[in-house]
Amino acid sequence: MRFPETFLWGGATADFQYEGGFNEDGRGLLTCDFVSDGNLNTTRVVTYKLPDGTLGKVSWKEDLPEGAVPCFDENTYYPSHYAVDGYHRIHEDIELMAGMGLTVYRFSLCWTRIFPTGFEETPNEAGLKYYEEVIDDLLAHEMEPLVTICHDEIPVAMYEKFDGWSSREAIDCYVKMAKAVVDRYKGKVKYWLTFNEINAVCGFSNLGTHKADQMTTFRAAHNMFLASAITTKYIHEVDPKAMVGTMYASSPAYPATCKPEDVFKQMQVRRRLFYFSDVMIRGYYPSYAPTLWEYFGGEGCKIDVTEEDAKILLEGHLDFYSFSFYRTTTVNTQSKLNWNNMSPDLNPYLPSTAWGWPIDPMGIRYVLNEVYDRYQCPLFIVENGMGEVDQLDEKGYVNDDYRIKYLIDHFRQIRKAICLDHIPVLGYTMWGIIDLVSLSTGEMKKRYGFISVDMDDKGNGTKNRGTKESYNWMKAFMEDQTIIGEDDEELIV
Ligand code: BGP
Repeated sequence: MRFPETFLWGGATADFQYEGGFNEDGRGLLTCDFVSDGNLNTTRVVTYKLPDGTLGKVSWKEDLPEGAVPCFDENTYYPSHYAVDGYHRIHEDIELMAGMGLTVYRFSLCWTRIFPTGFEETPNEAGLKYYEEVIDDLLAHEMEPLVTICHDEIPVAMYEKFDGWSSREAIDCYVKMAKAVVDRYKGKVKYWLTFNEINAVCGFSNLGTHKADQMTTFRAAHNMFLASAITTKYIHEVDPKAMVGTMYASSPAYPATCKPEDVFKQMQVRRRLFYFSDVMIRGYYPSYAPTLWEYFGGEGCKIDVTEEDAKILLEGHLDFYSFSFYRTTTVNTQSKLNWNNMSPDLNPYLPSTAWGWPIDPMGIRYVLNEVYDRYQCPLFIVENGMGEVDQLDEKGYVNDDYRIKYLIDHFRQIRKAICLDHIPVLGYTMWGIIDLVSLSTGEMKKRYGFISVDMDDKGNGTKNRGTKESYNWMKAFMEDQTIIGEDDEELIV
């Protein structure tokens, strides 16, 4: 069994977890610039100021009180401000990526580098130029740029003016930004993602999408669907060779038992993901949408999909399904879903990482089949990886053999999905190709990369890059893909 020659191999990052340079070259503030550090035991917090000057703090998942605006607290460390200094070291990092023989790099555009508040009439040239140089450098190294237009972020000015995606006004701001980048990079970027993990929008109230109640989530999602569809149609018009997707957090939930109620509950939980991709890939709302609206919003609650909206959704449906795959869970009728619509119930058959994320290589073959059966469109695995505590030496080297095993086990399952199940998978970008700030906890200690960074949880360190044993392994894999061997598991039909 072999991966197709055209299969793209690479890694992924997101701007506010990687770049830093938060006040350079005209960049405006994002809501996530106000989110403190944290760890497994302490949640990330946002400090706010009320109109009368009173200060307060809330968890980053909660709404700010009415009339409050986020503000900085000089005693707090904000990881996004300097992150791992990718803004200044991107070309060094591309050199290291290319050194492994990789063929794709997924990164996200910082909205406020392009439009510092979201409301300007014209884009900030310094921001456009910065990403142009990144794209040109990738192409010079024969790597495809895979561009996420918006990764869980919004300019703070939009959050303050109309609560982000709660308002239809956000659609125009997004489309203006998206058109500016598409106009500038068309012909160079073949793969675009309109949003990251759009089905997790309910978790990102203070990261800037909207207030945290569920019905507002559905309204915010509707506005994001329209923004994505308008952008997709535009990309197709100006660059017919380009392909457009959106990224969905897709780790499977399994029924905890064979009790029919648990199996039915699992299907309902899965619909909270497929709600998003059904609209965006098929181009229309699924039959079960009203059930979800009423379940979360109460009797009579619904999204008003006008004729004009329906037309936009249909004309701007996506070309491929891209997804993140990290941690599978189980559900039964008693399961309480968390902010990310994930069940916290662990699977007793699976080992976990130090952060309690179950490791389930077969789950990636499962989800590839599940999604392809539903849509029959190409798939792209744009996030998967192992966050662990790596013990780096003074050169940044670590023998991360646990990560190599993780990759071998997942790669074998992806290969089976392609070769045995005949699923068209475009590529794989490991999260994060380089150590960077964790989204959920704000830590540096949770490391994912092939490339290491000398930095601790509070930003101390030289930020110099090093290479791990997994870097050497990936380089060897790119030269000879048979090194992952075969396993003896039978073809399951
Ligand atoms: C995804 C996000 C990424 C990334 C990843 C790992 O949900 O798209 O931005 O951070 O999860 O999560 P964490 O950083 O919390 O370990």
